[in-house]
Amino acid sequence: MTHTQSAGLNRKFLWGGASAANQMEGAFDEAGKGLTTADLAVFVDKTTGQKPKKELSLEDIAELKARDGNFPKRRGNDFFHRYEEDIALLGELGVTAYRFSISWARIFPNGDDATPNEAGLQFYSEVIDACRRANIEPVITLSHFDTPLAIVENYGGWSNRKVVDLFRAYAQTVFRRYAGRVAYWMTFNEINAALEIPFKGAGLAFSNSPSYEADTHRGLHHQLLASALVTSDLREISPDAQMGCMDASFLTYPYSSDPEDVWLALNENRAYYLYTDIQALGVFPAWYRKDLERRGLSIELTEDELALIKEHTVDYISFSYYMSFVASADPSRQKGEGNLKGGVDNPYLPQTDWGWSIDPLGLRIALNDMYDRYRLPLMISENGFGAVDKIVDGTVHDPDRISYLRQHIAALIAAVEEDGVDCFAYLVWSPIDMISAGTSEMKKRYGFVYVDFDDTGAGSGARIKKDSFAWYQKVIASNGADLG
Ligand code: BGP
Repeated sequence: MTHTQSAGLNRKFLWGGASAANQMEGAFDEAGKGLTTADLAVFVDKTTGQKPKKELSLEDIAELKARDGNFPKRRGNDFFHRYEEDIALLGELGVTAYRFSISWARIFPNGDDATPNEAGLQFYSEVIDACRRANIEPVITLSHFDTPLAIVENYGGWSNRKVVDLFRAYAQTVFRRYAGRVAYWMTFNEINAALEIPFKGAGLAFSNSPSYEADTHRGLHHQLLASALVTSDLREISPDAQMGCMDASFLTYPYSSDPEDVWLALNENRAYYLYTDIQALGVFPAWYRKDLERRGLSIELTEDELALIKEHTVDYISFSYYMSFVASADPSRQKGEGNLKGGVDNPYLPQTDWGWSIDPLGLRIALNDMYDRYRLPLMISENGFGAVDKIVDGTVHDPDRISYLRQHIAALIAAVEEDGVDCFAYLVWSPIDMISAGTSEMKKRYGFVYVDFDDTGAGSGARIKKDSFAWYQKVIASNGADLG
């Protein structure tokens, strides 16, 4: 499949939504599924001023496994039992693509089992069929923040080279099973999480050991190797399908024209492009090699493995975009909240209630930057607005979400129509409310469809269309011409 560039949005432009298994499926111990890192995310009430602990040690894991409590990702939004209703809603919305992830532990409960779990394979087969019946192209992420817990406990997570082969066996299994039914795959959700939040991103238990830093980089290198290997596998097993990479956009502006700020921003940006440089261009950049050297670390991959990474680069690039970041050399500047990492507040931009800056032009900048750098087709694999929603007269009025999405879609259209960027898909996070990745809250909602569950899991689970549902329906039906 090729993506041709033309004026305006291509008629085959994919309008869609995106989600993740661990945030929506629930049924964490049903149908043979094993535990994952996400099943240990415990709810922390923000009003207490506490923050969820992101990096868990082996002791934390043992304690959490034994403890009762509020683990929202174990129940998700109950998609596992309601997928038919949910996909029918997506069909009604008119989306032409739906991104979801397969939970590795539903297919191989311990990550290293001799045979796959048929109930897990069957579940995703039904989800794919339901999408196809609704004329929705499935876009599948192989790993979205839910490494099987046994891989963490028994192998030390992605820092262990053996995990590359286990992941490859999992990927080959699902490629074979769903061959011909899935056109777009991606390997690791927000692969930059491997270094930012190693437990969630690379299944690495936290430790005070001096080797911890080396382990996180080795974990990333193994994920990059695994990406290349499964890309080559996909080309053999399902030659018509495409493999993409997925990065969280950390587009960073200098706070001022002070060269110190500019230098810092440059360094932040290249640290962000590191992953795509490797997955799209096949090279570990010189600055990164020097940086590792300075820290006394190295890339422990063989020449053959490096050659594989060079050879099997991705077909398309995807990234999540929620906000832009700011770098300042002045340490006293206020530190803000953000997606996966914090930063300096941008005085020119408003923020969401969770402190994420709102920057639609930043999306146009990010698209242009990516396209200038890699010249590969781009997919916006996540963009959305997290907010508290209230039911009023049986529905939700969400003008702020509509406004956020309208401005971002306008920026995307400008990038395509005016700047000539080849972007072929826009996926909103998340079409249906689900548990937040970062905070495990249910009240941080992104959907066009409200889900009647609260932070404790109380509620009927009923699905209720918000105002934004009809709005996005119109956007899709008009191929972006009518932004309301
Ligand atoms: C991305 C993740 C998603 C997601 C989204 C919104 O980092 O890929 O899984 O949930 O951010 O983040 P949050 O849920 O923390 O608001």
